[in-house]
Amino acid sequence: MNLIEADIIAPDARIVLVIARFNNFINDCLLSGAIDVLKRIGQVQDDYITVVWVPGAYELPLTAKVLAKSGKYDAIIALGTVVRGRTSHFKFVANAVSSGLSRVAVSSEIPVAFGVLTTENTEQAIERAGMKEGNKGVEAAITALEMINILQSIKN
Ligand code: INI
Repeated sequence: MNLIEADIIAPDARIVLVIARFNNFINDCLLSGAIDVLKRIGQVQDDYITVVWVPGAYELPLTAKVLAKSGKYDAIIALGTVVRGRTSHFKFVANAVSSGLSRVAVSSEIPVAFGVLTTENTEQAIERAGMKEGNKGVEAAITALEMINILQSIKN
């Protein structure tokens, strides 16, 4: 049996985090969790980490696509928070973000980690940004590191 598995140390990886300003008090927690993982677990060099701020989660897929096309990065981590409101705006934003980011990953062949919270309310979002339900930014950073290494193993 041939087994391909990867670890989550990637000191030479170049990683870009693209993050929404909308709900930024929550997204800041996702960002610090993600950067902590990249540095302390992934051992990624500080110079190899780039952060790009965009207005809202809806802008994440386009920005991720341009970043992927630049050829400068081994992985993209998308961070944001979409909270259900009283209008259907939530549905459109959430659907566009998740399908858009997935399309970028598949078409560019660069891992795009989905660190976007989609929750019923702000409380749920806070719980998933470093409180009792974990931190979606941490999860996304671990995924990005593993995906960089797994794709490299497959290609080699
Ligand atoms: N952007 C978010 O990041 N989260 C939200 O919850 C949200 N809602 O619900 O409105 C949101 N809207 C803004 C959107 O992402 C775009 O920035 C805006 O529509 C301009 O394109």
